[in-house]
Amino acid sequence: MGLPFELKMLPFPPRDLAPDYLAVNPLGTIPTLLDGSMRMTESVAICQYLVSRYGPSPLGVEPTEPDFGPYLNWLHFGEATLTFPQTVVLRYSLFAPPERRLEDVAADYKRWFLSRLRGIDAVVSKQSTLCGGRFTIADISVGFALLLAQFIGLDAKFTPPVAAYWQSLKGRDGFRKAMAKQDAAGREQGVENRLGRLA
Ligand SMILES: N[C@@H](CCC(=O)N[C@@H](CS)C(=O)NCC(=O)O)C(=O)O
Repeated sequence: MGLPFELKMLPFPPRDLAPDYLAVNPLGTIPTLLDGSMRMTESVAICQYLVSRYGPSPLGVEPTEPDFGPYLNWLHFGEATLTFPQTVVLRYSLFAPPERRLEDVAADYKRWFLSRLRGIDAVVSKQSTLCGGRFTIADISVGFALLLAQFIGLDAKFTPPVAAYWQSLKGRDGFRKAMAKQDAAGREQGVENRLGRLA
């Protein structure tokens, strides 16, 4: 949307490595958006907030447009349906200390995530974006889940339509600029940007 912003990077997980952050977000999760005295900690709600508060923007789909329903559906599908099983995989195959890792659980949730991608496959087999005939914050929401899947190494299992969709999202100017901004902020602030580097 071209809005000015300041990006503060945090070591991950902040609850262990940046305890002061708990005063900003008691859950210790990222992201947090601060806009004046307003604070939000749900990434998809943050996207909706920016589009509604500082729009109109083609990144949002208006209630009067025919794709308003699918737009809300895919917008929430990213975080509610796709990201959740991946957090279980991360916890039980990567972040837990070796003695608490549960490879069977991680394998189950990997399969669960991949089967949930069928919903995306059905749409992107027919069109280049999820809804509205254009790139929207629904693609950003689902795109983040695909970025996380790449981080975990699940992208090798994407079907050809999902792989092509993910390639097209990664090739966008906006994505490249956001990743470059994240990398630069990480370097300036001395915080490693693991997710961005893998993109
Ligand atoms: N539903 C939240 C999830 C936030 C979340 O769980 N973030 C993860 C990273 S993707 C996190 O910060 N985990 C660190 C922790 O749980 O300590 C959102 O969409 O922003």
